Amino acid sequence: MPASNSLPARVEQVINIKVERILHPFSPLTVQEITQAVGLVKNEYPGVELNFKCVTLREPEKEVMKEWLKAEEGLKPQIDRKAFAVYYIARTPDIFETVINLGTGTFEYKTKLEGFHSCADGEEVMEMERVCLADEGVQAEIAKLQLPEGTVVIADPWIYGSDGVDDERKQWQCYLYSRSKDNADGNHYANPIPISPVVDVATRKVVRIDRLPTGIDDTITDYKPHKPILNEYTPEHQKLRTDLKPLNIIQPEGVSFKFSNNGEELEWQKWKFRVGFNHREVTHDRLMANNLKLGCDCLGTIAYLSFPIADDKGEPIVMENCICVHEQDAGIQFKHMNYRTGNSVISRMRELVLQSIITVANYEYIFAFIFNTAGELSYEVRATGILSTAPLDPEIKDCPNFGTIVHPGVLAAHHQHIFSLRIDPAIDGFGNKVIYEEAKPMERDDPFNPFGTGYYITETKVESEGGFLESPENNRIFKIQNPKHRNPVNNKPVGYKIQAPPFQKLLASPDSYHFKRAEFADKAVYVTKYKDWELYAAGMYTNQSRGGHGIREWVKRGTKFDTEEGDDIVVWVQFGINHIPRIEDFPVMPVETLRVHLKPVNFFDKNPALDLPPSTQSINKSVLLNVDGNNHKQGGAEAEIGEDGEVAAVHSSNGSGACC
Ligand SMILES: [Cu+2]
Repeated sequence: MPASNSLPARVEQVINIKVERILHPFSPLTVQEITQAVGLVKNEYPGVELNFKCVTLREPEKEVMKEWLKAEEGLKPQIDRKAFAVYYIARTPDIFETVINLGTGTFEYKTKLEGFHSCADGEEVMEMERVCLADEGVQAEIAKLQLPEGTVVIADPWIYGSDGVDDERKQWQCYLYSRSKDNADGNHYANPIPISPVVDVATRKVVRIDRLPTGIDDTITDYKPHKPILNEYTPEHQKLRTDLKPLNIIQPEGVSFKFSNNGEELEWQKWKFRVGFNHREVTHDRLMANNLKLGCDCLGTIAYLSFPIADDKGEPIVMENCICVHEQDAGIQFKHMNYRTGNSVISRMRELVLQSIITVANYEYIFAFIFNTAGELSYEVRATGILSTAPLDPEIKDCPNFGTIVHPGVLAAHHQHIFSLRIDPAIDGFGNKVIYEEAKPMERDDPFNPFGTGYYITETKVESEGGFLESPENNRIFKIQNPKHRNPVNNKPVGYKIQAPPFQKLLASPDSYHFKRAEFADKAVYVTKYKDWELYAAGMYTNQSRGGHGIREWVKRGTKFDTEEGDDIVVWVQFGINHIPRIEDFPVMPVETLRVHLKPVNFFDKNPALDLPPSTQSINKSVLLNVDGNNHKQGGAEAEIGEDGEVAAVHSSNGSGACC
């Protein structure tokens, strides 16, 4: 039965909490476990309302996990399940972090945090919008704009964080926009308003109303009556093209992937892995994981996964269809035509995609783990959605050097999107190292370089924790290797290389809070010694901290690595785009795609895709469309060797058809 017709078993069991099941130590918390953890926390605060920010699995220590993995089935040691929770005393700035042992029902620790705020949740965002727009001062400012009757004003709250300027308290900055009352899906980003109220989360009060400059400098000018000009992205507002024919992806025998172990484990084309999901995919800042739908977000035969998380009251809710799993054709995997015979060998690449989509107010990020038939693993980020916009005086016709005019009176500021990918490798087993390889020209006077075309490779070991830049002029390639396991054919250590798009580091000044918090954003690659629960490059609280809790801080330890035996290393790969908006990015942005590839290097003993069945009509069902169907061959000459190794004959043949 195609996977899309039956949810993996685990999902049904999550919804039906009565079903007993054996959990893997990495299984996300179940509905029951979330309820138990929240109950234990609430017992500590009788009569006090709590606001939960996350209740998630506390993964076991790595050493414990290694023992568990080594042990035979049936002899595996018991590992207590644990929950990590962050919560506030409701409507106060008092934030706590705790780890609860669900096996013993006891707290491993419970700490009141200082100098941190927590991520937002949907409830908090909506409350900030309400507080902002209900404020009399904000309403008085809006009235000065003399917006036409029937206009609706909308507030987009942006998490503000502790920036060290008198704001120990958690605050939100709201950006205001307008749309017509008649169109709930109207693109309000086409009509930004120069008023920006700041809301205190604990007191639920507007503490300040900023006026935004609308020129090309920081001068604040008088309000002008505001006449919105529409720029919609929804299909009913477009004259849709009519010449696009249907394109159906049909998988007549179903999918090539298989779920096992309650749907948490996936097998596909020699890959086998576990799938998890947690609050970081859902509610960090204003992140909202989308409920994905057939026929919209993916093509072909799709399986959807759903996982439970806790809401702001600590109640378990199931995030329905938050991950979709599907296969896709990815063009040619390999091809060769023997030009002498005209015979071709060709196989098509297949990819397995695990995709989730989050909406961050105006923006969408589409995240995907992509596995392929040649042993490669990629992480893909697609940025789309709507640019965050600011008002600009309509008489300004030329773009300033910090933003792009995307609509009359609308500026989209230049900005950077920087991502950090954490890789905790065990390539051909535990004990890995990182090296980087560079290609350099040979000395011109080297007798081995008579024509001046020679170049050679150098290899530099990463000997201790640190951050590293790219060096495109030397083709610097970072590789993760297992120094104890060598390729039987070429004696090179087995490994995977990291292939990432060119990376421009964060442009914000090192003394800015942007820089201090984005601890990953100044180096293309960081390497740290593994430490339990060092999971997030900018620390657990990201932009809600004052910095100093992420990788830039961790590498100051300078731990030396054992590069002979391999060590327990973690590799952090940074990638991103400097987004200088184009007018074509508005009113909704065509996807900007970034992919980080992990490719085997001397890991297999030949092309691992060689056993892919050739691409034939029985698999891909191509249909001929008005083309010349001749095979082309070029012909050529060959020398045939005789009995005694002598050249016995030279044959030549003519080609046929035109060569392209
Ligand atoms: Cu952008």
